[in-house]
Amino acid sequence: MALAIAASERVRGSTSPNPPVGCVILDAGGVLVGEGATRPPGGPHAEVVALERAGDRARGGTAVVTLEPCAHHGRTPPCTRALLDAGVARVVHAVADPNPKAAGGADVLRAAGVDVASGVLARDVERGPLRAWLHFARTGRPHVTWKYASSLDGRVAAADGTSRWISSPESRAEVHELRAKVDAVLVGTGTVLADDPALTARRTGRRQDGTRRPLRVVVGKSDLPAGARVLDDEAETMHLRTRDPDVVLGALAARGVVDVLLEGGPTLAGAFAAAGRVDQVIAYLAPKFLGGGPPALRDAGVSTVTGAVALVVEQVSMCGPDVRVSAAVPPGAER
Ligand code: AOF
Ligand code: ZN
Repeated sequence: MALAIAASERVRGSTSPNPPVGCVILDAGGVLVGEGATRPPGGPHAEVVALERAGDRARGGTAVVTLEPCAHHGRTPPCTRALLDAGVARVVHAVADPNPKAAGGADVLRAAGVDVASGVLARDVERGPLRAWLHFARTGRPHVTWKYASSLDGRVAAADGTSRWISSPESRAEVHELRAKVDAVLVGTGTVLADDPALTARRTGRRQDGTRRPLRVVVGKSDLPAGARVLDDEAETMHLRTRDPDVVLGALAARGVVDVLLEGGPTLAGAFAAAGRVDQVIAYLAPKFLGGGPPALRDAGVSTVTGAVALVVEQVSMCGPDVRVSAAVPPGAER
């Protein structure tokens, strides 16, 4: 399952609105004979890619999948059919498919005599590669990760407005990795005017429709300056002249965006937090004090300490000299 998760991580950002699923095939003796991950929408699912690589060696073997194999005829034929045709004897999956159209694969396989086990490394899959898609399937809204880099005293710029290189080169490189794994990056017009970010991922790829990812989304009523870097040809850019987080998320969902990286600034992040539309936070805290300048978050709708947005820390690690904190709003605590 760890290998299936790793395979799915490699296609994150290229499968939406479908989930990035990973699959490995073991032969009857337990030897790894195939590996695959979901192709872009309309293409084969992970199981089909992995089975193709395994060929005849899948007969009597085991398929390990991060998501319950689909039982439906959607854009592609059911994976349950492909697994049965290949003669797989055992299927192990991490999480059940919550999509009512595709669900029921485990039962179909069991009814055909396949040994089915579920729940293996389910937490890792739910928190990792399938997190955004599971959230989308449950709520109908894209999953929002708010990412910021600040000084240890929580400032995203100095008193004079300078903000470049608060965080380390290691942290900045990692942000490119984060961008490459999402469908869209989101900033306010204020950030475009103040910082002129390019919002590209170093490791970009093309979508099936030929456009580059991730989609860059600028939110706010101000016009964008003609020479702004977000308007270059590196990726597509969408300017939404609204401040309502749900209008933004609705417009993105309509375009098949499932996984969003919100990169600020403080006003836009505050609006999302106030609306209960921040699902996860990744903070890069640089070991320095600024003692002045804007805070990472403004006007989040909290006026008293009992109204604080409560988070659960999922991971703390070092990123060069910076501390990286990943935290989430616990399920059910969303407003
Ligand atoms: C799998 N393996 O790799 C994926 C699955 O439109 P379709 O036909 O591609 O079907 C999409 C649905 O299939 C999607 O909403 C989800 O329920 C499931 N995705 N299932 O067995 C995969 N990506
Ligand atoms: Zn499938």
